Amino acid sequence: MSPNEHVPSMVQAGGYFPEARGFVDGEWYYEENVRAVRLGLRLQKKLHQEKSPFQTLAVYDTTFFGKVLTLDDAVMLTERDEFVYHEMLTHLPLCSMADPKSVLIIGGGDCGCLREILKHESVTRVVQVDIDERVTRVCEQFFPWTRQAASDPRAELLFDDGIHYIDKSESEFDLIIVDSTDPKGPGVVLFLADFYQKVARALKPGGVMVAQTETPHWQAVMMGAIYQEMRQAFPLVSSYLGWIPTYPSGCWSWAYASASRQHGDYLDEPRAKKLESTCLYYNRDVHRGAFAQPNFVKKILAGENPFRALDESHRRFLLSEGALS
Ligand code: AG3
Repeated sequence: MSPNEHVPSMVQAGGYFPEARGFVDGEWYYEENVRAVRLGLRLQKKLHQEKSPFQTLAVYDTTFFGKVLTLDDAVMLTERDEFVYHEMLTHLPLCSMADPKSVLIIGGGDCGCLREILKHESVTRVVQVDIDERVTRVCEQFFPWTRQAASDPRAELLFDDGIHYIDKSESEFDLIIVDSTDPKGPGVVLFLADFYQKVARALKPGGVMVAQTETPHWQAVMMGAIYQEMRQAFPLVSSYLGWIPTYPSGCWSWAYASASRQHGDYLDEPRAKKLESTCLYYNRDVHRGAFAQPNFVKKILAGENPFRALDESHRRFLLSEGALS
């Protein structure tokens, strides 16, 4: 698949690098990023692999990280560190609202976000729309929380294209969570302004969208481009950071976007305090601190590339290798 067909704005920005790829080598699973850096997880064994109509799913048992889910060879979660991603995508926005009731998850088939959202008593309805039912079915088999979360009476699981669903929705949700894979192939639409405009329309007044927005370290231009797309749909867009050892670079970003709400406007202290005892990552200090931006991230968010010279030489190398079209 040529990147030019699928990542128009990011390619125009001149800093697109090839997507993640993964492979098994002996007793190691490697995820390689930007054709230049690899993360290795030592394997116990492969537990499952299948091709769904949408992607390749695999589950590995590792010696240190527990079970690991990969989609199209990119690490989606490990039992050891999935709490970071799922707590930050849910509790942070939910505790920034006084009385959140309805939540929509786009993607999220493993039900990690759903599991965390269900801890909030004010929430009466969670709709999850993942295009690939196989993700949920496979996770039900290997991850203990999936079946439990999916069977909660407040949860509505739909297996459909998130774009189609959101097209029909208007002023319906307090919170919309975009729990997507990387921007590649058909999934790239979840990172474009057109989709974010639909999300904005589906939110109630005062509603919030949060979305995973990749790492600032390996794909600076791509991350900058994602925020540019978002700002076309939301007047207020902030970014927050967290550490996830098994994601590319270990430093991950999420967006907090709204028509009217700044991330710092409100924090429900009593609710957050109560929740903290159930969390391994999220707490009130983390909530406030996560929005602090290192200078290189500020530059990326402003549309600059702090790694321009290095990126250019890497692109030249990839072009000479035929890895970029
Ligand atoms: N979704 C974001 C995964 C991105 C990781 N990218 C990578 N490994 N190249 C995770 C879904 C968990 N619910």
